[in-house]
Amino acid sequence: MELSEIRKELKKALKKERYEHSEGVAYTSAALAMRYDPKLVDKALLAGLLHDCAKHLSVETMLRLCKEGNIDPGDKKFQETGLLHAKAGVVLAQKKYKVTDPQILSAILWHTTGRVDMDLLDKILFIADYIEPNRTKIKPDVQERLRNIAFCDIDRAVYEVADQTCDYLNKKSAAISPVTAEVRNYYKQVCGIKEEP
Ligand code: DGI
Ligand code: FE
Ligand code: FE
Repeated sequence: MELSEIRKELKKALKKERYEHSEGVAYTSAALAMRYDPKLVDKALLAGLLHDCAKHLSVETMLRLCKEGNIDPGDKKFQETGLLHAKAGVVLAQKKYKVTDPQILSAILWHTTGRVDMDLLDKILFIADYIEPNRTKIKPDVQERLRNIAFCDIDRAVYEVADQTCDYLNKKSAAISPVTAEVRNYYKQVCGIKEEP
């Protein structure tokens, strides 16, 4: 599918703010790809545009999509929390937007929780989702620091995003999925960060 067609369909499906966020993630992902591997720029742009393509759907529809695509919807406890749109998004990206590239589909699948040992495109999307300019609910000083780190040390940025997400979930007493927690600890180790005394 042509990029212009994808944009047209996405604009129809998503709310205005969500569409603008998706455009923001698309160009932020593309910029990160220019920094770390320019060959990935086109894939990064498309992954960014489509990463939240299932965000507007009901839990029932997302569960149906997972079933159709043979994707495990995961622990019931987390199905209502915002983790399901990443999984359903993979199926919608394939069915509606005709994406077949496994790297793009993997980046969409892991964009919310991250995963241990992510490939470069997974990391780029995971970080871009958090630092894109239209995402204004994150504290400005935190976002400023992360935007800088993202273009200097990608693994450190992955750790910081995972850490911020865990902090945020702890503060609102939301259950942290084992994947989210594992990602934080894994990248903490990768970056050689020691526990504070
Ligand atoms: O889709 P976006 O709003 O752009 O952002 P996202 O896909 O990164 O995250 C969606 C939501 O998922 C966000 O409010 C944080 C939440 N989330 C991420 N990891 C976990 C989680 N929620 C719970 N309960 N547990 C997690 O481990
Ligand atoms: Fe998302
Ligand atoms: Fe997003």
